[in-house]
Amino acid sequence: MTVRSKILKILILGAPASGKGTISSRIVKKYNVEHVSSGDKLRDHIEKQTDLGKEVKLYLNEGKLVPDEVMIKFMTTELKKVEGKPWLLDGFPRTVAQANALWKIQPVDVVLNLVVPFEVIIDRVKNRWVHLPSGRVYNIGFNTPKVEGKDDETGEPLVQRPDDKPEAVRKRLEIYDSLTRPVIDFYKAKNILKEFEGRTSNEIWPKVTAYLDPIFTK
Ligand code: G5P
Ligand code: MG
Repeated sequence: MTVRSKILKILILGAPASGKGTISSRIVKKYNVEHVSSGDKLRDHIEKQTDLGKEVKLYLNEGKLVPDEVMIKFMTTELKKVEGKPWLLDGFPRTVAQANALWKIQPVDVVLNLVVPFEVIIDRVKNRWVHLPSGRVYNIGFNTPKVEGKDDETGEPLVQRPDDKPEAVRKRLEIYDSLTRPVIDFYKAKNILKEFEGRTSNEIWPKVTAYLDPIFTK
């Protein structure tokens, strides 16, 4: 599908493991937008052992948020790289301070919020495997890799995320409840938030396309 003349800036929100990455990769494919995932980018820095990677590693492993000032600086730079192109932002903002900062540098047009019950999420993370260099994500029984433990496209090894351990998942869900839920209200107040409920990504996806199709063809 071709992008309309206005350069759309979309944001996807949702609890940890609610399917932001899964739905994002489908959006990117269908609507031809750039995917900017804060978590994928941070994990890439950790993997490459950059200064930023060393600085943020412990926060990610323990399921804690990276401090706002670090994130705002990092994501401002990342968004400059996709300036002039339509994009889909995933994982940022996660606090009201980040939402305010983003609104000043790049007001978004559309905000999608995935609403998935916590018990479904806790079950999912146990089966998640990721290909770190690309951010491609698998789930045994949902999108199982063709060869066990290997990325479909490169054949490289898949790993489990350290923050998918039960205690880190609990921490991430707690932080989501206290710090990230207010971000939903921030966008509700601006009248640009649309919620999508479901227990699976396949149930949510048709609702997302029904919403985005008219926006992209306008
Ligand atoms: P991330 O990387 O942003 P989270 O915790 O927000 O991490 P996560 O875990 O990446 O979100 P997701 O993208 O919402 O989850 O979900 P996903 O990966 O698509 O799906 C989860 C799993 O379920 C996958 O295995 C997928 O295959 C499977 N799945 C999807 N749909 C279905 C389904 O229908 N059925 C089944 N059975 N399975 C399904 O952030 C990580 C860390 O980075 C730092 C923080 O430390 C954070 O904890 N960070 C920030 N810190 C501060 N500020 C920010 N803005 C930060 N951004 C990142
Ligand atoms: Mg993700």
